Amino acid sequence: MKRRRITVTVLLAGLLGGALITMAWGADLKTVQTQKTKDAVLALKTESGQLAKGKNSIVLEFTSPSGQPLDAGKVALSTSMAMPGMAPMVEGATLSPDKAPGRYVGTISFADSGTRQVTVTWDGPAGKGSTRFSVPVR
Ligand SMILES: [Cu+2]
Repeated sequence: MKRRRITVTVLLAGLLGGALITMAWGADLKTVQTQKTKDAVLALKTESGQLAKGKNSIVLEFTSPSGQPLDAGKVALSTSMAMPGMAPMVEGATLSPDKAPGRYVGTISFADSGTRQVTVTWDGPAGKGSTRFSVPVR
């Protein structure tokens, strides 16, 4: 009986884990910010459409100006926040390519709320680029 209970527990944990992963990435993501450059359109997305203090799962999507997914190659995202009387607060994200072309996923943690200056850089087959924009962290 003990073995069966363990089996059921493991099975339930597996199902729950699978459901959570599906919820995290299968759910419709909401756009936090879109940013256009000469060569690319970037869309920063989260499940809530916002960034918040603490850990955030983020998706960054690149499309060409004509709307096709754009392989941006190596992508980095860093943020900076001006803090009165001290050095700017710098927080970055590690982004890795998702299965879908032009889609990058990662996490970023913010120690507090407030507006961040975001810098995204990329280096891929379509060329190098960078852009800056600001977003609120709630
Ligand atoms: Cu700060």
